[in-house]
Amino acid sequence: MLRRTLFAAAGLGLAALPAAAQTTVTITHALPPASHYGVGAAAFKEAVERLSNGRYRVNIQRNDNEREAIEATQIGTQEFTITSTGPVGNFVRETLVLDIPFLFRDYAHARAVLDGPIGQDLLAKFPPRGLVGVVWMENGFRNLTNSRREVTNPADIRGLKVRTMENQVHMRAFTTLGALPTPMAFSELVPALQQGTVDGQENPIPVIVANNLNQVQKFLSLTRHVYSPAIMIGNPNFWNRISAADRTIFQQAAAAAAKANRDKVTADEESGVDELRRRGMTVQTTVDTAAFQAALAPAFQAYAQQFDPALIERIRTFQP
Ligand code: EAX
Repeated sequence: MLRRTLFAAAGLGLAALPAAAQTTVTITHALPPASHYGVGAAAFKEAVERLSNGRYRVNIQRNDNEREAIEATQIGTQEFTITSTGPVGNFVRETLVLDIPFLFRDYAHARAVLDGPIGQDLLAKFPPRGLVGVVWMENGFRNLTNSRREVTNPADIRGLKVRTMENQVHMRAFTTLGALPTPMAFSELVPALQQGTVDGQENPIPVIVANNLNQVQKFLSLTRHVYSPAIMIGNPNFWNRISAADRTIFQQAAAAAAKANRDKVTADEESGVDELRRRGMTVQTTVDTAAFQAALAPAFQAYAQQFDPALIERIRTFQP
């Protein structure tokens, strides 16, 4: 919630400045401060406060129900949120195309698509839905974990109760593989795993490490079955009310947030699997990706109906 206060410029070493109004803006995300979202939010805060000479203060809060956080940003009870695209498709349907399994080859490919014309076109779909798509960030390639058995091919996943995000593209994929997808907010995940409501879940290594999911899951399969983008979303009233110069400050800070976030994902990908092994997880590194892709053929046919096949192909063949 936007708050204005008068601050003694002297306190910030800006002795020359007369007393001025300080505006507090709130940004939320779903993960611990040390996570790839946390370091992104911290970089955003540092840059906003520095570039605005303290005229803005950024209040970082945690909300691990991403759909709720998007709603709060839409109605303006907060100014920004960092979220995976998991629930975003419920607000901006066009983004769902990004959630198609095995669409992105690697991080370089995904980052180039999102930072390029395709990603920018998708950001332009947000204002008509009462949101601002500020900058693409990153969650990472998602991998399956579960407490029942090792999973290396589609037969192993059959019958597993798997928590998914509230995302119909992901749910169709798991249904097609013969798993039993249960959509729920991240806030409900750990209790559901502890109580056995679900057997497994899927998330990027950075999320599994940052949230100690090794404490509630035994098996980790490096399926990398889908790239999970994240995005910083803003409140349009706030965004359109501030000056053009201040919008530039927030845009520059958002770019700093995306860089810090992606650098953390890269670092977590390098060290995370060994860290999870060290914490006692059993890791399947050799997964039959071709078999999973073949088993998903009916889902790919459905996606080609649901989305523009030319766009899917443009994304798939995009060269960084
Ligand atoms: O965005 O819900 C999820 O599994 C997400 O990956 C998590 O909230 C981080």
